[in-house]
Amino acid sequence: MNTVATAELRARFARRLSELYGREVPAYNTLVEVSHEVNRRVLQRDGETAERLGSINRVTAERHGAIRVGTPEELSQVARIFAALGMHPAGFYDLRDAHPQPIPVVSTAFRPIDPDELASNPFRVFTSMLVPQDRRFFDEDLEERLTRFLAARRLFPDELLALADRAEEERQLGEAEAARFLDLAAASFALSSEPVDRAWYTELERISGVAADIGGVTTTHINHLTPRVLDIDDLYASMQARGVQMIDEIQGPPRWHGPDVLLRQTSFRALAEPRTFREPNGDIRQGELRVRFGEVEARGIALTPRGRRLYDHLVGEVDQRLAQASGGTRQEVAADVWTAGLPDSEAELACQDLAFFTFHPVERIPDGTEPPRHLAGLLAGGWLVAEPIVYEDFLPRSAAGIFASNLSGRGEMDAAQGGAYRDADWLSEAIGRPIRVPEEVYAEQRAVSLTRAAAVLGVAGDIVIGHEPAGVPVSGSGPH
Ligand code: OOG
Ligand code: NI
Repeated sequence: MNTVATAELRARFARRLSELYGREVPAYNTLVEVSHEVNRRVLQRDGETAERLGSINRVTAERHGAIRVGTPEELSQVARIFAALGMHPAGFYDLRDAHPQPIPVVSTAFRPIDPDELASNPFRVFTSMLVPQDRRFFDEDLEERLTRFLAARRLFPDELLALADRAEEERQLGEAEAARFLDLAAASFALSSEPVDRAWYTELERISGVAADIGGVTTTHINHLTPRVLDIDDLYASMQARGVQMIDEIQGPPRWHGPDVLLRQTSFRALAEPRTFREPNGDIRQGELRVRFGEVEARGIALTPRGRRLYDHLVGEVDQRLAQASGGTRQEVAADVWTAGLPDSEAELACQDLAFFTFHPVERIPDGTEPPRHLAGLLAGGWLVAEPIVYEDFLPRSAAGIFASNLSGRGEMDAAQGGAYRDADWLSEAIGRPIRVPEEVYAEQRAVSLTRAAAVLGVAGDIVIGHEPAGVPVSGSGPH
């Protein structure tokens, strides 16, 4: 019997969602088309350096989805479905105190963790869960009604969950079961034609459009599906030129002359979609909702905790300069701040422990010199080459910006009330699965490569991330 292994199941699921979402939101097809044009252009312009952060095949197929659920039970069911696809929770994002607008959710991302799995298909899903217990958004009465509403709905059929558990355990499914699993899984994320209770939806919408989108309906749906591009500035301009209105800014790091780091994202505004409503008088009527938008992203090198602190500091400095109204757009100010604050070469990002790389020994003709112990000497001397580790995760500030720019109202929040405490441990406990810390995953990959490199080169002890201390001569400065 033919079987479908985890990675293939994931690839098929990503394609199914892409077809589904393209039927539901035709503007997504335009976005994908323009993304492909941009990627072809960059490949022509930059040659093989265009593929420094991922092969064109990977980048072309790459998507992230976003979904939103209401309870820990629902999230743990989502976790079972994604585990069947080799996607595991990584990262914890609390968007409840986000600027410019708080969102009553906490989030994680389900994604492949292993580099080989990422290479075969990097599909990931940013998944948010409502926090009805947070008094800043919901009073006791509303929490109670919301909790009851959510407890009464069933997002995923038992048959789907049973197939998911089997796929997770056996790391494959038979062809027929795989087909059934994919049908049920894709159907669970399709937009429902079930009438929306107008009064209930509106009550929640006053607090937050996201609360209404999650807790105001009896089903969930894919909110967006995001292709990856190699030049997001080109994409932004190309979409505008086609008459698609984009949000005001590209979120995340600015365009600058140095290496791409972390993640840059932008989106087009949520489109009005026809939905059926049950009016307070019982009438069923056609109406529309604007909740689903189109997003696109460009990925860069993962930053170390030290690099991330520097990044956050630079973002703060950009905010400060903009608040002082010194003139210039955020992009212009940020490009200046970055040029002054961040090394502009991969080698310096690696040696100053600002960004993550894996390191690989180079075949060289023995000339009697001993390899140095420090990374800078090993790279400069041609003993090692560095391969960037791509950032596979998300940025809370960008996520908040994307959420906020697609909400029509500002919502209501009482900051004086206490918020329910949530963190990665809480979430992990609630869904009964470990939540990986992205920086630890990247650090492990780097450490494994350094250990192997030290063994191959015969470096005694560990390779030191850094420059040779002053006064120590750098040996082996050939061969070039
Ligand atoms: C998620 C918004 C955040 C991202 O890529 O950071 C996001 C949502 O709208 O559910 O998509
Ligand atoms: Ni997204």
